[in-house]
Order: sequence, then C-alpha cells, then structure tokens
Amino acid sequence: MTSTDSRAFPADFLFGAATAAYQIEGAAHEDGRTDSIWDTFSRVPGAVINADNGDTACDHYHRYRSDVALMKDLGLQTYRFSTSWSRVQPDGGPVNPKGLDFYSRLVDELLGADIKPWLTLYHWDLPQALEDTGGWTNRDTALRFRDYALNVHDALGDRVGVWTTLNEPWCSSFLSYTAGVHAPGRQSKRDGLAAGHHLLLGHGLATEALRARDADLELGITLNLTVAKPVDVDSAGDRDAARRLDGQFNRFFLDPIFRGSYPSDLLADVAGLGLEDHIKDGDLAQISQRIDSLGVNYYHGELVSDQPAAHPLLAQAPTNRPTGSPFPAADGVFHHPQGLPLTAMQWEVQPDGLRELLTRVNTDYAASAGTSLYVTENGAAYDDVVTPDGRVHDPERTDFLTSHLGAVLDAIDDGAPVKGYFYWSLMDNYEWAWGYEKRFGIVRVDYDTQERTVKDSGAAYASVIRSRALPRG
Ligand code: IFM
Repeated sequence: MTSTDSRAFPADFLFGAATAAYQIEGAAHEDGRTDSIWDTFSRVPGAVINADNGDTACDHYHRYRSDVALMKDLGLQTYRFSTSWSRVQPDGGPVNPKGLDFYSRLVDELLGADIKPWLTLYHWDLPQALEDTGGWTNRDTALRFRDYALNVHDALGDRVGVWTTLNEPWCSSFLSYTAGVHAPGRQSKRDGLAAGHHLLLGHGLATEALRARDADLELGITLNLTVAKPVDVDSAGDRDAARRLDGQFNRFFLDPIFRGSYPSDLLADVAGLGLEDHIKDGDLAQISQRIDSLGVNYYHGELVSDQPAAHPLLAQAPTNRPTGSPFPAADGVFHHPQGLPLTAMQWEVQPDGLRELLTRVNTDYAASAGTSLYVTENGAAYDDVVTPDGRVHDPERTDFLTSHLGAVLDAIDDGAPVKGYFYWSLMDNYEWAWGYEKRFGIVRVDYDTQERTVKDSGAAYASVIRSRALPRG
C-alpha cells in the first residue's frame, strides 16, 4: 500500500482494547470475592434488563489464558483491564491473596504474549460493605481507595507500569448517586456531588501514594468527556445549556485535576447542594497531582437546548427527552438529536467530535501540563447477527472504528499528543443496566457456550494494527 492510499500512525502509537472486571470476569463468589455494589444493584427488581448480573459474565476468570491468546491473534499491543476491589479486599477488608493472584497470573500471561498491561483500579465496583458505610459520599472511602491502590501495587507493581486510578468518575458519581441508573442507585443531587468530590480526592490520594512508592510509574485517570454544542448558537439559553453540560460533564473533573479548582460557574450552578461543605483545606492541591497521561473515553457528542421538544430548529425531532437533565449542574438542559446515524444504544455516531474533543482537551488542559492523551475507550453496540457460516458481519462497527481512528489521526495532525487507542470492548460483555443485551465487542461471546468468535470488525482492526495505517476513503 502506498503512502497516498493510507494514513500511517506514529511509530510509538499503541493499539489496544479495553474491558472491566465486573463486565467480564464472572466467578463472583469464588476464591473469597464478596459482593460489590453491582452484585447488589443488579438484583434490585427493574434495575437491570432481564435482571442480568455478572455472576458468570464472560467467565474470563477461568478463560483468561485463551482470552489473552485471542488478544495476541488480534495483534493488540496493550490491554486495559480493571481489578475488582471486592476480589482483592473482600468487603473492603484485609487483602485476599487468592484474589490478587488472579491478576498476577493475568499480568504474567499478558507479558508472556508481549502485550502491555494497562491497569485500572476502579471501574465502578465498590465493595458493598463500603457502600453500607456511605460509599463515595463518605470521605473515608477516598482514604480506603488509596490503601487499596497500594495493596494492588504491592502485588503487581513489579510488572505493571501503567496505572489508571478511576474509570469515568462522572458515571460513578452522577449516574450512580444522582440519576440512580447505576449502582448503588441513589437519587440525590447532593450525594452525586459528594461522591464526585470524594472520587477526585481518592484519585489524588492514590496518585500521590503510588508516585511515592514508585517514581517510574505512568499514572493517570480516565474521564468520559463530551462535546456539548448549543442547538442554536444565537440563543443565549441554548448557549447556557451547553455551558452547563460542559461544566457538569467535563470541567467538574478536568479543572480540579489540571487547575486545582472547581470552575466558578459550576459552583454557582450547584450552590446550596453541599459541594463546598465537602471541600476541605488541601483537597484541591491533593487532587491536582501531576498525572502522566489522561484517558479520554468518547462515544458521542451532545446537542443541547434550554427548550424541550418544540425548539424551532427541531420541531420535527422525534426523540427529545422531555424531562431535561437530572444532573445537579444541568437542570433544564434538554438533549436534541442531531440526525446522525445511531448505534444500538441510540447514541449518535459523531467521529468529528472525537477530533474536536482531543484538540480542546489538549489546548485547554494537557498541553501546559505536558500530559499525554490516550483514547481509553471508544466503541459501538450493534444488534449483531450470526450468519449460517458462524460469522458476524458488522460493517457498521468497522466503519465506527475506522472513522474514529481517522479522527484520532486528525487530532494528532492538529498537534494533540494522542499516544494510543483502546477499542471498547475486546469482547461482548455485561453492559450494566442493559445486561447482556448490548454488544460492543470486536469479539462475539456466545453466553450459552462461552464460545468466542472474532467479528469482521475485529479482523479489520487486526489489519489496521498489522499495517499501522488506516486505508483512506
Ligand atoms: O461498558 C461501558 C464501560 O464500562 C464504561 N464506558 C462506557 C461503556 C459502554 O457503555
């Protein structure tokens, strides 16, 4: 292939895929693991489609060797996984050597396959016992998180060089403690804000402690970020809706981490909801520890207005969500469809948003701090069909993948230091409140037999990785 019909990735760019403990491991009650908030929440009637839970999931706990072999076949250079706090410290208590040993074996398997382990410490599965003492609304949970981070490091720090503290704290605060659609299912604006602050504090405490233990680690956090646009740029109300959403989604996390302060407009939006009561002296300095890399998770952008359904520009729009946003800083913000193709999650496919987001995050935050960027999640669910030949032809997912990889190259051309990309997800898995109904994988999982089948999109990704280039057009 000549250079005119393909676009090359930088020589040091890393290609990977991501998963999370509760979504794939199963073995929920083996070798000492006790319940996390997701084990509890998934059993609350109506919380999760089909009352699905992660008891078995993809049975990765028992199949990690063949799963790593599959990663090797795909040519992955790195694999992002998370450790389960409840496996490592059942009930948040003393370390469980058997639980840690699973991750030790997984890491050895990855290293043996020449795949770089990328470890995330918290992907939403708080031990239920810690939720019973207040969960993330309790400041003490942040201190417990630091201890847990050090315990994992004690076992794996000799072999794992890249550590992410939290995955998507927006979800584990606002979706979980305010919207109530994720575990533990609380519905309180105050609790969401308290949780958000304590998650950030836990990130800062863990980062400082890990750095003190080992100055060579690459440390960071993963945020799910968005591009918030007003429906009508000439409408002050719509512009304010976009500002609020950007504050709630992006700046609530980015500003404390990179600037050591919460944005003043956001503090005004949430005045009276108790956030400032939780911010103790020194917290913001603690949170704004230097990080080496920022993980950006991107799925889609947001077109917003302060008006519900009958916005003049979108009078015909079929799917306005009539209730506005439940989030503390985004009251009265209404999402509007942009008329783009949809995934099975009803999320709009908007690859140019990824370029815009990476460029903005670099310009506003990462560049001055010298922080590298990684796309730590990006992917799409579709209603896959297995054809009689046993294969999954998923051209929409391949288009999604390649168009977003193109957006990453565009962002690199714009000067953003994007050093890698992880497709979400390596394999179909437990999609939280959607149970097993939504499939994001480039590998299909048959949940009856646990058979894995590489989808066409997986083969396409493998081909990009092999050539380290993206075909044009
Ligand atoms: O499955 C999730 C993942 O756990 C976190 N980021 C978004 C994915 C798709 O919803």
